[in-house]
Amino acid sequence: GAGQQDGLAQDFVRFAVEAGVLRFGEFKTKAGRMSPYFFNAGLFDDGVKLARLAEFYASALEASGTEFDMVFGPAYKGIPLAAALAVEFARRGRNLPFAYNRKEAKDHGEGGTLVGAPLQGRVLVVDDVMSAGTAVRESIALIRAVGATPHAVVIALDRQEMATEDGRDVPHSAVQYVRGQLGLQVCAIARLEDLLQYLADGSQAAVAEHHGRVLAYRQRYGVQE
Ligand code: OMP
Repeated sequence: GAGQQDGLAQDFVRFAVEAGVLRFGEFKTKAGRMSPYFFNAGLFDDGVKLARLAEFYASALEASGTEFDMVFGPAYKGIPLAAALAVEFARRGRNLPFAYNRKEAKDHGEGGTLVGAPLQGRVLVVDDVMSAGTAVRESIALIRAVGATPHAVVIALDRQEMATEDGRDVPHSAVQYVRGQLGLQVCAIARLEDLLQYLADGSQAAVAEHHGRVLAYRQRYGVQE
């Protein structure tokens, strides 16, 4: 990112670290990689943090010029994100329709697996993190299956690491794949690069140690941008 967006990204990384959402240690990712950091969006767990998070998503979207007609939040973690984003846009004067899916099909009541506004127009998918790209591919398939158009994706953190295909690492990231191969716009509030910058700026010894480990992780799994 450049200029203004760097400020937003740095503010966001600081916010996530202070909220305990972005942590350092040893974590196993969904793709089975041992990561020295982990971003757990489930820990934005009170109204103030969720409202602040939604402001970051909305500001990143506005700064990137991404266009969309409605927002879709994939179950489970995308559901509060889509709702919070719709509320934040209402605050900013835009009435944004939103929808989400349920993971289990219902056999009574309204039926179906989609809830909320009908999926139509340019759909924006809101999600927490993109690593290897499994989660976002599922959302895109689901939107296509009902005849709607996945148009853009907004995430809090782009881990900028190699995607996997059939369990094997490929030399591009999930974000690069979704942009280049699927033709969707992708907007991230922050990226691994911003996390590294945040750690490089830190003065404490503990932070310097994290910086070294995250650099080593990028060396092994990161992609060129
Ligand atoms: P992919 O589906 O491989 O892109 O990984 C994204 C998902 O991994 C997220 O939706 C989370 O379920 C989980 N995840 C995190 O939440 N935070 C991280 O820092 C890393 C992961 C991960 O497992 O890669």
